[in-house]
Amino acid sequence: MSCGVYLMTATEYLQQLGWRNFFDAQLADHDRNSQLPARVMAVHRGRIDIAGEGVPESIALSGRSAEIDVTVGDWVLVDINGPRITQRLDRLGVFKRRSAGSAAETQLIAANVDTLFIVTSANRDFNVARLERYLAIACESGAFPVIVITKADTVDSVDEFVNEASRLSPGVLVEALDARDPAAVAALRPFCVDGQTVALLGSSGVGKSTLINTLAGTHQETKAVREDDQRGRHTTTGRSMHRLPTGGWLIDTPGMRELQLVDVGDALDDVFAEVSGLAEDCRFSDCSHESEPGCAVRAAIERGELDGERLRRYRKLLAEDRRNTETIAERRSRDKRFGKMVRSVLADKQAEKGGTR
Ligand SMILES: Nc1nc2c(ncn2[C@@H]2O[C@H](COP(=O)(O)OP(=O)(O)OP(=O)(O)O)[C@@H](O)[C@H]2O)c(=O)[nH]1
Ligand SMILES: [Mg+2]
Repeated sequence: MSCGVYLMTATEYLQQLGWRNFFDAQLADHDRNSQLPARVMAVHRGRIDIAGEGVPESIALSGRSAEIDVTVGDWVLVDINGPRITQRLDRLGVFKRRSAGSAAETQLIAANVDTLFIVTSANRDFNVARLERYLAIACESGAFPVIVITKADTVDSVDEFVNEASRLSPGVLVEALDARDPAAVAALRPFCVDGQTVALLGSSGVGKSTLINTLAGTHQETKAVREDDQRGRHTTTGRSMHRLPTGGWLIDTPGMRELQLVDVGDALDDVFAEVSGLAEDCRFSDCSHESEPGCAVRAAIERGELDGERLRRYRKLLAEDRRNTETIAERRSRDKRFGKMVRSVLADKQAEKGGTR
């Protein structure tokens, strides 16, 4: 006789957290009794919040585990005899940017995300060049992009915003809504089910936390934008995962002032598919579409079939990605060389000491 109580198995629990065969396959050589998988819910200084079966809710990143680079959404292995983090599992994908400021470093934003809500508002925040950046980040990580235009209730018509956003990438989905209205955000619910992970990226004040509150029924802090320029006040300061009643996960992020591309590889060719497609017909395979003869891209602009601004933005992002990727690679190899040199000096000193003893 069934008592009506259904106990979830450990595997079902992990699946609700977003566990996939891709991660399970990485456990082949591990002792599954002492090494337990857990998902990173939030990252703090020297400590992470995690969720999983039989693992603590929060764990310090100290000693060797401090060297493991983790971001929200990552899967890690917890040695329950510590307890301590022993490994980060390979990712399905990750969002990253070049760190704001002058440091030649990469900042990880979120990992293992299925869908990216690129959030902007039907006001001065709406900027096609910025949206193209977000689309490249989504595309590179393999996440499905949805452009969400909030504050649709504040304008007479959102059609112009929707049409402009829809033209930015082949097949991109665009939703315009009032983020405070549960009926309106219902259009986004199909992405937020059964172990699916959705991240929200966008400037401060566009309504990312408002959208999460409406979808999840939570009460995260939100603040009105400034009257004069409609900018937000950087209300959310950290990244964190939020459970949805529909079984999915939402990752809230702080609004970013600067989103410099790094390591996006061929993603720009996909976002700007009509430009990269035309470029295949250029006479020279390395055509820069500036002054070379037989340039199919410029010919399309002259015929009025391609917007010259779109080409300008594509080239700007290609150059930026190349520059940042090279700068960071150079810094890494310099750090490696420096580390090698320090180790060899220390080894020599050690040998000297041994010899004089
Ligand atoms: N009218 C209207 N107001 C909205 C909408 N979405 C958000 N707001 C308001 O916009 C303000 C900023 O919203 P937040 O949710 O704090 O914005 P955020 O993107 O989380 O901002 P940061 O945390 O700073 O990155 C709040 O006062 C919200 O109530 C919307 O669709 N319509
Ligand atoms: Mg917020």
